[in-house]
Amino acid sequence: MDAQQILDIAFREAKKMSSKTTIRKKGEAKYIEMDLIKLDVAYAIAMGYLNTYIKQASYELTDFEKELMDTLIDVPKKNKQIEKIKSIIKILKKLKSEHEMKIKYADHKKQSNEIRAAFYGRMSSLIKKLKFDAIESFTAELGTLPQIKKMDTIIIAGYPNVGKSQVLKTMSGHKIQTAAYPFTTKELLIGFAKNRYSEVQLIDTPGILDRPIEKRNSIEQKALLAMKYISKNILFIMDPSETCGYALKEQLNLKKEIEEKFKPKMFIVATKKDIQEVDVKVDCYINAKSREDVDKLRLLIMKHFF
Ligand SMILES: Nc1nc2c(ncn2[C@@H]2O[C@H](COP(=O)(O)OP(=O)(O)O)[C@@H](O)[C@H]2O)c(=O)[nH]1
Ligand SMILES: [Mg+2]
Repeated sequence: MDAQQILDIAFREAKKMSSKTTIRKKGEAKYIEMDLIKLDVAYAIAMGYLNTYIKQASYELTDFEKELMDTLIDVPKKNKQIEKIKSIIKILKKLKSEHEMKIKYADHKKQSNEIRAAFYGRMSSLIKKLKFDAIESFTAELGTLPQIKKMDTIIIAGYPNVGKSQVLKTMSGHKIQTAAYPFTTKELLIGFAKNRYSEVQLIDTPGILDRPIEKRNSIEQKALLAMKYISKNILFIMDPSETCGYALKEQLNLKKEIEEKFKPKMFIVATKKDIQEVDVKVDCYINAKSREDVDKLRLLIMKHFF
């Protein structure tokens, strides 16, 4: 929508409404009454649009969503557009009651018509000062943000092919949801691990926390680091057998980088124990394909994090 479209609708509906309404008055009084209806309807319709923009743009974001939104749209511009709408609403309110009063005291239809037209003119020039593009982008992007539940959460990190998805699948019994993540072509995978008393959300982050963060551009880094607002609990997975295609040293560097950037509470798991068990210091060493091993891991991480 732009200002002109809002005005077109407002004036069109005002005209329609004034001719549809049955007015008992006769002669000049009838036309004066019609001008009152026009003023009222045009104002109400314009206000309806303006208030909808304010309502949409005032949607309260979580810290995580705020961080992502900052990378997606020009947030200060959106806020300025909202402030401007609010200030113009105030002026419009005052103008409306002034002009309404003047029409009520008009002696003949020519006079009421002029007052109504003057109001239309003022309303047009005020509304034409408004822009809604940043608000509209905000609303559009809001729908694309990943839907993450506010509950105990663990984020899974580690190089590709180390077994992140395998752990998630085995631990959450294959019921996985997906959510798009800005600046990555991949999706977040969300699973839930239950024990007798509680449930935790597990988020696998392909394309996100699976490569050095430093090498990415600054907007992408910001989007990746936003993950820390979801949770500080990181399950770092590594594959010491190196069948994933990444040297153990590289994997340990990624772990170090995540530790520095996230200051997380971390739990370190090594996978592919069945392929090759390497002498490396970790919190738990498993075969991610073994139900038994993953059950053991689940108990350990529940105790470690919560
Ligand atoms: N033998 C064995 N294969 C594993 C283990 N963990 C993962 N894999 C296999 O390694 C490959 C990559 O695992 P995946 O979970 O997709 O890695 P991701 O990229 O970190 O999500 C898949 O073929 C898995 O089946 C493990 O502990 N043992
Ligand atoms: Mg995966």
